[in-house]
Amino acid sequence: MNIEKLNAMPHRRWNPLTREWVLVSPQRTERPWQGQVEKAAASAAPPYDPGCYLCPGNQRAGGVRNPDYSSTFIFTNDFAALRQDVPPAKLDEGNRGLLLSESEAGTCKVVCFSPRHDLTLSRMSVPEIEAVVGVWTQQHAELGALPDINYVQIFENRGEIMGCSNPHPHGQIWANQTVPNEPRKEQESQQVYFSKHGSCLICDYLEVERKAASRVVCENEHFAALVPFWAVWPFEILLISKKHARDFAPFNGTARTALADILKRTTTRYDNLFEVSFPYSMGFHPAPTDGDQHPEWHFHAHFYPPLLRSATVRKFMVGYEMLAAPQRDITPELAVSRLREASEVHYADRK
Ligand code: H2U
Ligand code: ZN
Repeated sequence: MNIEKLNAMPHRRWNPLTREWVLVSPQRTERPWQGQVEKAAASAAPPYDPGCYLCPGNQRAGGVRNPDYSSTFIFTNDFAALRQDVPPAKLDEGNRGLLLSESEAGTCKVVCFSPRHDLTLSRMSVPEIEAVVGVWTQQHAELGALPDINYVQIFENRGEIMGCSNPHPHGQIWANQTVPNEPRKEQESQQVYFSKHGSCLICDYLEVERKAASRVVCENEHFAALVPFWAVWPFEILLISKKHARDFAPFNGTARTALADILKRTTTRYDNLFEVSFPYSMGFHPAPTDGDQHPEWHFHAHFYPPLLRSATVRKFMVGYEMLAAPQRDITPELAVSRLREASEVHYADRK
């Protein structure tokens, strides 16, 4: 059986990283491609917005004034979900794990990618993105080295549709004591695979994908961007380092430039898909910083974009997804072909 045959019928696909199934119903997209370019209003954002709490020199909600920064800028979230001064505490009412709770220490930071209010990663230059990668690398090392920090989650919410509060290009870092659900699942899966096969799950997966050559969107010397076989979101992308590494640390020099390059190319293809500033949640998955070596862990990033057919038609994770399992209509293979057709020259530069 090959994937073309399966793509003609409802089927499910296995996500080896989370060890969960996704339901694929390609017959529902036999109708012709309904992608359409809706002329989104040209970005009205000015390069500097006096009312923006992230622009250089402006005052934030907490009253602190931002410095007049010229590259990146990082600060502790004024409304942090985690704090460092939390004493250990645990509740297990009746010792049955039915009312189980424990205190959680950590910290939350905000990273401004650029002083320019009107940019996005796709509209920044490779050296500018490289500076952002430098901040992520340094923050991951610094926070991860703290004894009570066992996971450092770096992420970006982009676009109002994803709950992003401000168009100013920025991301967040939440670092905490325990390994959160998603990286924990991935850690267990990678560990099980490593013990069983004596090799890395993602190294092996990348090799299979490079041979199949049907789901890789773009690549450079150090990174590959692909729509994973088990993608849930219509245009989901998994960014994988070609070298087996557990986190950002080895990616300096030309490898850091390569990470910036693949981020720019991926986000540019996204924007070009519907000629709109493409919303998504993205984040890096480095290994936990719990003191173990984690030879099983392979550094990667996920892009989860919600748009399905146009700038306004999105995929909802409701009903069956909430109650049973994730489901998609367009196949990952079809999504790849759309992303491959999308140019790496931003539409705003073609006009
Ligand atoms: P989004 O990435 O979801 O837009 O969140 C931006 C963060 O910025 C949000 O977590 C913080 C919010 O708490 N913030 C500040 O730290 N200071 C401010 O003055 C406003 C917003
Ligand atoms: Zn701003």
